[in-house]
Amino acid sequence: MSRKYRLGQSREAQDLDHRDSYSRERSADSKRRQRQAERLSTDIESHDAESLLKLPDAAPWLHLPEATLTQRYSQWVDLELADRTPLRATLGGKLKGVRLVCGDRVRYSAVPVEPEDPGLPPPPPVRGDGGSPEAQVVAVMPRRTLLKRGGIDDREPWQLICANADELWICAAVVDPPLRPGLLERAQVLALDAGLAFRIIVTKRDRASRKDTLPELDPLREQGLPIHETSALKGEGVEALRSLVVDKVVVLLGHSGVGKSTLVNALHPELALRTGGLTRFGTGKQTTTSARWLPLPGGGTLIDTPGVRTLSVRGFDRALLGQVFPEFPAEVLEDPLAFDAEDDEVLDALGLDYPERLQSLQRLWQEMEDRNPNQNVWR
Ligand SMILES: Nc1nc2c(ncn2[C@@H]2O[C@H](COP(=O)(O)OP(=O)(O)OP(=O)(O)O)[C@@H](O)[C@H]2O)c(=O)[nH]1
Ligand SMILES: [Mg+2]
Repeated sequence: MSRKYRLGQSREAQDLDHRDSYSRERSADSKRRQRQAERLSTDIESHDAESLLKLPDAAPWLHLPEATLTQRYSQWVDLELADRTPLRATLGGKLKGVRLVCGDRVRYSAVPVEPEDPGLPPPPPVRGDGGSPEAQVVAVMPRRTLLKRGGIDDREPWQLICANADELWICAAVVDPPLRPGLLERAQVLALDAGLAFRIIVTKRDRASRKDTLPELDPLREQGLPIHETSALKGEGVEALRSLVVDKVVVLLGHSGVGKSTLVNALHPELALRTGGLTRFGTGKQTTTSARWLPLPGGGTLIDTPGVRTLSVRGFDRALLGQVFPEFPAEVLEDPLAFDAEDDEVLDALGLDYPERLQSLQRLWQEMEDRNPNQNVWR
């Protein structure tokens, strides 16, 4: 005869009509919840800029094997093991408050896969995509570098982009979407903060005439920043990039639709990443939705990322601006807002070749300290 259970009553309760069974059950339940809460406490507070970057101590887990996080989803992560096999894993309780990112080096342990019927042999382990998780990430190693951008408010002080990269390549299309030098300056701040080498990749070069020298980039050229003009569709300028990736981890960043994934495909056609068209406004369609770690056969790794609308520099150190705007004298860099960017006399006195850069400097300077007054740090 099958037993009947009341709604919400666990099968462990033997005596259905006993008054105590409910109270016993409730206390067991609350203990379980308490244990779970203890397991989840990681001292990481998402609203605190400093503690958001803190990682729990990995020392107790160093006996476990190490892997690289290649892509993260909401419920699990994909790893690449030392022998380059892919493995899907869940996150251990100690890591629930930690924001893992693409490129993180993690320690993982195998999760025993229980057979459904103990009489049957266990199912073969599922590897690669589509499989159920068969490992659990329990620790994350200290990051060599961390690329992040500012958040929009105090609830999310940083948005983490990727870990352990060596170079940042900011991709900007000649047209569709239009080239915005402001984004390149912002990307330079992010790269300096993370300690990454910085390159500018101009994409869709075939969309502008050869005579067009892209004068928007002149101030950056004069700074001596490396600028590479490419057309992934025509294969121009792509081979030169291949040798620059060898032995490095390179992250591609840029607006949606500039052709980041198309460039990755040009360097490694077997990946066949999805690329998207453009909307009728000439903007991208957010085709790539999460950052991916993509090793190249000739050595080196690319990280393809989803398109960004902007790169906030909120919370970054103003001292970085001296390297992004090296043509300005020290007194301007100390307080850019003391100079009127609309006043021709002031601009003449500064003797600037590109006076419009004063406005960019002022904008970034202001944003770096900006706080949203409606947000408080306790939320
Ligand atoms: N003419 C021309 N079109 C290109 C070039 N590279 C990419 N495109 C086109 O630009 C569009 C967007 O390319 P994607 O590679 O999806 O752009 P993405 O930067 O990865 O975009 P998100 O994933 O949304 O961030 C596609 O229609 C590509 O065919 C190029 O060198 N020349
Ligand atoms: Mg893409």
